[in-house]
Amino acid sequence: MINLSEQIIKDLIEKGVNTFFGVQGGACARFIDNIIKYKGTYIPVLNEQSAGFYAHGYHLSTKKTAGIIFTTGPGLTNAITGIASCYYDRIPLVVLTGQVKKKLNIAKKTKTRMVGFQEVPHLDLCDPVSDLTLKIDKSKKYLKMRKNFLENLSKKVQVIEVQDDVQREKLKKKLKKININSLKFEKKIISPSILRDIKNSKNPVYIFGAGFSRHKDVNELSKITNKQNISVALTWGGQKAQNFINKKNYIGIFGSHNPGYANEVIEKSDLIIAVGCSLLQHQIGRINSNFAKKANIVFINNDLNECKRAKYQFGKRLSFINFDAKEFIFSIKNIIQKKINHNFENKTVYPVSNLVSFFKKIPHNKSVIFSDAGATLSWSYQAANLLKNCAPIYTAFNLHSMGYANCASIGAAIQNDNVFCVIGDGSVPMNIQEFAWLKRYKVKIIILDNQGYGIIRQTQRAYYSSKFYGSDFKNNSSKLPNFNLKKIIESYDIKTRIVNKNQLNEKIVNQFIKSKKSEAIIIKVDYSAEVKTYG
Ligand SMILES: Cc1ncc(C[n+]2csc(CCOP(=O)(O)OP(=O)(O)O)c2C)c(N)n1
Ligand SMILES: [Mg+2]
Repeated sequence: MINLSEQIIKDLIEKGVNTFFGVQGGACARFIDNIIKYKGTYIPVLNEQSAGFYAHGYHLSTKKTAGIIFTTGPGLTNAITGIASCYYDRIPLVVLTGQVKKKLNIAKKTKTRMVGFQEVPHLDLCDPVSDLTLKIDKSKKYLKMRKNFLENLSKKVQVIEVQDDVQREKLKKKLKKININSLKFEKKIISPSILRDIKNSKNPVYIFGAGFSRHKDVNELSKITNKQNISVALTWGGQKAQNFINKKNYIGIFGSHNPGYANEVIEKSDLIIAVGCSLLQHQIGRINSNFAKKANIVFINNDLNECKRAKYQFGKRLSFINFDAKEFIFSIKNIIQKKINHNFENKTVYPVSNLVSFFKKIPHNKSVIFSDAGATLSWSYQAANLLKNCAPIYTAFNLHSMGYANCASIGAAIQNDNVFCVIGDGSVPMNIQEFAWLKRYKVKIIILDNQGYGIIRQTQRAYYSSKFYGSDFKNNSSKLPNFNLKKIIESYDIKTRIVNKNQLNEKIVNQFIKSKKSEAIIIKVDYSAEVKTYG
């Protein structure tokens, strides 16, 4: 008879969760042994934080769920940021963590801090950043929730903690395979008054977010909306849909960090139809009433709580429909607006132009780009907004964590040879250790070096009388420590080249993109270059 840890891994691998990221330790070694035994892939990352980022990138690029594995105590505490990055972006994930054995897992009971070695209340820490947490203190408990757990593998962030001695418990009988029921849509209808508003609107704008672009039927949905003559703007999370949307309707990427034509059209619109996006502050700016001032909003989201939250924030002018993107688009399939004419042209501004020179050469239909944080991230989406077709750019959209992109790139590169990573010089040190894996997976890295935290200095210029504390290498009161980026990266045996902004030419770009090996290019950007914003 097999033991519980073996059963859990067997179940996961049978259901297609066959790739795991983690760091070894006494309380999780048994899980890892079983992954190899059942022919799964175990990738030992070098800091637990990055495991969740790897899983995030892996899912965005493959649509598959990954597992991440940690030992008790610091293993799990280090992992929280990565888990949170998945939770906030609705990236499904399985987290497996060990726990000290039952007899020693009693700190809660004794109201003390720690009894077993590295005994930490993992699930309490994970609870706010996951959909489901489960403590397994006897194997029966797993058997009871097994079906529900396996059915949610492609939907939820699930954290399972198994005590060390329970991992070893032998199961009494052979378990049956579980068949996963696929979700059936119930037939829902939209209220006639909302339909009337959509029909009567003079200049409606669709805003498509990740709930549209990551929908498994995005191609089919785009074919419908392409015929409707309704202008389409995308959020950062929706940018991937660029490759499906008809250029006649497309007005670009919108948002407070993406000045351009899309914002202008939205400002004049009388009806915003927001499909699968949040309309949170990082998209619409600080003041809700300033967003699309003249428009009513129809908000479509499959999460009822998101719908209620949006209603609370926008009040009377918003009505919500608790539908999935597909249910909604199919319900308004036959609505067609009058022809629209767009003059979609956004201007290139420095240093966005540096990224445009790369993005326009990156094959858009087979590559993925990961971008990181700060000004570098905004410039990445501004560059995508200047191109008709740009490869999908992904990031830790909602958590916005520095040190994400170089990890997520590797998660994606496991099944894709065309992965590009854009990251700022300030964020590289956050997870520099994972550069060792970049090399192995041939990821190409574009680093924008503006001598520190450019976006923070932009804020300090606006609100802190240009006192650049902790954000550059020269402020006398508090500066970042110096290090040689090129030398560090070269120590991982990655060819690294420094280019000044006026040296960047087509030959360098082509050589970089076509290279069969991992390479890094550090582009020197002006210290005071800012992100142009809107509104
Ligand atoms: C883990 C984490 N810590 C702090 C922040 C706050 N923060 C956002 S961007 C940024 C600076 C990023 O610097 P860099 O990567 O060089 O990008 P730049 O703005 O210079 O382009 C900081 C400190 C964050 N987003 N994530
Ligand atoms: Mg920087």
